[in-house]
Amino acid sequence: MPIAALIFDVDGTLAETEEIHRAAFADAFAEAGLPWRWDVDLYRDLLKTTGGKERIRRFLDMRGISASTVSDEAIAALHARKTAFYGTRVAEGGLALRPGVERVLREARTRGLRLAIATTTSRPNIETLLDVVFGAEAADLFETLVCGEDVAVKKPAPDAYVEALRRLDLPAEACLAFEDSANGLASARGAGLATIVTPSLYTGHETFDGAAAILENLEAFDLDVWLRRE
Ligand code: XBP
Ligand code: MG
Repeated sequence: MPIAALIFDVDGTLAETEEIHRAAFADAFAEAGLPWRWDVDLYRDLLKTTGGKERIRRFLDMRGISASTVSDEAIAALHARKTAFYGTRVAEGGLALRPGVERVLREARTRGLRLAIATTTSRPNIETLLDVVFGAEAADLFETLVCGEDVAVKKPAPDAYVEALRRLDLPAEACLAFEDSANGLASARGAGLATIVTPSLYTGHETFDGAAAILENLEAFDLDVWLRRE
């Protein structure tokens, strides 16, 4: 079946955003007077849990801090501040798309392909990122954005990609997914999608069994080769 749509992950795939996420968590913890410090090694481990609220809960579990001490509501409030700090940091600029991403998006549009997002990040994060990178063009580029708020279960569960396919009204065989992590790959594969993996800053050590291709980035990615495949 010919490819009709490309579905992109955001964090780590469109851009190297995780250091900005990590800094935004630190901003929120500092503002709340919390002595929590997430260094690179700890954050790499915490990234196995997708979703910022879920990640904070996992950190508390690791520290033996129970839900009766820090409630889900307290985590949600802290995470809302983290989202605000992330937005401010991204809006300040300096975040670039990974090599090859913009070219592949433009070629896809030129060839009449449809574009979608399947991410576990919060909607304001992707909206700010697209706005900063694409400006006025952002609204028309992706047909649909499936975000963390839109699914019951985040990656590695297939829900985000299942929802993207539902919105596109396309079978998995008509789409190609782009991911940077083992969690993301599991999610896309779980929805039946062929998946191109471009490992990122925090996922280079992971294994990507079942990927259709593993590439350093999309610089040398030849879309036409994939469009010719049956
Ligand atoms: C991204 C995530 C997100 C971000 C933080 O995973 O796990 O949780 O780190 O975003 P993927 P929020 O790239 O696989 O979608 O804090 O908004 O949840
Ligand atoms: Mg990712």
